[in-house]
Amino acid sequence: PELGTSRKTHKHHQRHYSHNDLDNRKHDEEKFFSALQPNNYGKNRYHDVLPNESTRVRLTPIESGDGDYINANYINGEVPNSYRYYIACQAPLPSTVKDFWRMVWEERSSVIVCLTKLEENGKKKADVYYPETSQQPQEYGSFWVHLHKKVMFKDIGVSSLHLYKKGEEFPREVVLLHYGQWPDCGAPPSSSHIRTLSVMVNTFKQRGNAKSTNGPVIVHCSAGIGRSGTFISININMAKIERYSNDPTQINISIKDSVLELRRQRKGMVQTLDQYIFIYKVINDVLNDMGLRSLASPSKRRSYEIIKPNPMPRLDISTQPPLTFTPKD
Ligand code: PTR
Ligand code: PTR
Repeated sequence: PELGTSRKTHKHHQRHYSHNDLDNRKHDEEKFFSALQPNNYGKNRYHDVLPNESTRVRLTPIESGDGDYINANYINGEVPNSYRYYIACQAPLPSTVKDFWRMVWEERSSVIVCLTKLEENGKKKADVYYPETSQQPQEYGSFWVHLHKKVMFKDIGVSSLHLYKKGEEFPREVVLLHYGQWPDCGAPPSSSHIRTLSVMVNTFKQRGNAKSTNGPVIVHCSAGIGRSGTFISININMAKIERYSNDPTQINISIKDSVLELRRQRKGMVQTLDQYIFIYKVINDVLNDMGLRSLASPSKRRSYEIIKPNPMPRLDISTQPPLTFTPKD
């Protein structure tokens, strides 16, 4: 294959690539073009979890020179009428908290779902990006965030935040739902809290819509793929069941297709076999509660095949030549 002029540097590079390697690499680099730009690379929490170029959220660049990059992707909801219903993103880094709030404001979001603890097994998974007490609002770039109220409901922390943009008179209310009992790479202990969380998300989303903060539901965990993908798949499939609850013969669910669809929009969504099986468990619990038959659970082997052929992009740019081509989209 034609490698293009930008590839000439390769012969000076120690590692030798086969044509296939190069094709794959070029493909991945195009797919993650902005994430791999030197100015943006440090804004990724994990080097191997990057937002697909074609569905990434683009911030409005501001005068201070802050670019449009954030590690976040739009995710469609239950088709046909929920284009960009969600945003899946990584937990903001200290250096990207102001970008995160910029995204919340620009996208007119009113619901944030946080599915990670700050720390798991002694490892940092997230940084605090909003005030934990109501005494003092916190300043993040062009925004102030004030914790108006916080209550616990079945292990779910529900915080009402007031988001002020400097120069604007009125704040917007943003509800943050925090469920911290879900370890990364695993499944939560039971389906009931996740079902509750899913219903709460819909309720607060409706409330936001009524106040014209009708933007995407923002879902994050640590990397924004494993737990976030699992939760979004559950929320979508529960919506589908709900929509046809008057005529359950119309319910037509394929967990596999829904996961593959998510992965087209953000690479790596739903990370482990346990998480994949957990989606079945929750959806089957919902169906059974309505007196409907369960979906046939796939065999471990078949599920593994679905989960496995989509490895995380592992692009170690530190050992690779600079990127000089332009993206297609
Ligand atoms: N104050 C937030 C909350 O309690 O929801 C932020 C927070 C996030 C606090 C995670 C604690 C968190 O995790 P951990 O349970 O590990 O302390
Ligand atoms: N390289 C990291 C790892 O595999 O540990 C990336 C990563 C981290 C991927 C967390 C997924 C993670 O889980 P979640 O998306 O649920 O936060």
